[in-house]
Amino acid sequence: MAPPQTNPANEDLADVVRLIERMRNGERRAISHAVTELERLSAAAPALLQAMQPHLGHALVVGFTGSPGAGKSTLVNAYTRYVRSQSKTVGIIAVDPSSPVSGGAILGDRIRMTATLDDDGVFMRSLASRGHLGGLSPAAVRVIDALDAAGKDIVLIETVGTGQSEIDVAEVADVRVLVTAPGLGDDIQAMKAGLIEIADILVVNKADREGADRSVRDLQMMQGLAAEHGDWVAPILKTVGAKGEGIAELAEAADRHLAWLRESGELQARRRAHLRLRVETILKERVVREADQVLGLDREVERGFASRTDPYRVADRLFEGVVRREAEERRT
Ligand SMILES: Nc1nc2c(ncn2[C@@H]2O[C@H](COP(=O)(O)OP(=O)(O)O)[C@@H](O)[C@H]2O)c(=O)[nH]1
Ligand SMILES: [Mg+2]
Repeated sequence: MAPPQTNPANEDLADVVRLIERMRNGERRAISHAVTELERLSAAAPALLQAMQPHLGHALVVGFTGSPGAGKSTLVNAYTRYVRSQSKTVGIIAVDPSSPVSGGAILGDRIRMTATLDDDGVFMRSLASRGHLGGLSPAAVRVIDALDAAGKDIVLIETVGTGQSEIDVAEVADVRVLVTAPGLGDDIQAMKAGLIEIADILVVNKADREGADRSVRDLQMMQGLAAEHGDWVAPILKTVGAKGEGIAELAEAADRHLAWLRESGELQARRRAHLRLRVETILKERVVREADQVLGLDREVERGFASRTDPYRVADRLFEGVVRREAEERRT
């Protein structure tokens, strides 16, 4: 008897469906595997992303941004312990724009995180975002999806504050937490009002240190100057991350913000805007890649440079090449 006909595409799909089942059972190795595939955008990634789609949208995504040393990692750790005590599952993504994954800062975070690493309800991944402008790379966004699809109740993202990364994390997080601490007073002054505007919760960590109330007043003043977004006014909370103080209030504020997002319709609006941004990013990357493959981006630039052609003409030529190739491919 002839072997049954198998469709490789269907087989791939069956594989990813099985993988997602294992992820949703909390199998650490399955989640780790999926995260790696998505991070690298491997050949299996598109099928995985497609199969994950029905499982997305459950996780509450909380982004922590702020200056280095403010206590973001400490807060993420304390927050994780707190929500684990309520039996919620947690995914953590630490994004460092410069260090390779084995670098010092991330290693420090790893050590601080060890308390939660042997808990199957917590999955953590560090990502280096080097090679991508700004804070959150498209890879990081796909990893958020993986943790969401794995059924994590809460996904926490820590990015190192570099202005742009706050804005990038704002695009994906349901709750944007801006962390500062006394002694970083200069940072508060330097922090653009824009950062305060996009924060949903403002945290003054290290409230055990002198100057915390002063930091709170500074934030209140800056908030007064900033434009409001909707009818949500970001609460200003004091925490002592190192001792877990103020974490219950922080979690409660995050839940309140989620409720507000849902009631006001802002949640759908944000998620739609985020989808648009992702599609836009994919489109841009694809056009550039195809232009490079069709005519050779560097070669065309070199030609344009030598012949003093303006950049629009060079781009036109590349884009026309892409369009022509697409048309040819459709014909065959
Ligand atoms: N006194 C005090 N120190 C803290 C507190 N939270 C964090 N730290 C310390 O501040 C330093 C920086 O914290 P970390 O979480 O790595 O900051 P990050 O760079 O924003 O991630 C570490 O040495 C922490 O132990 C706090 O509430 N009070
Ligand atoms: Mg950190």
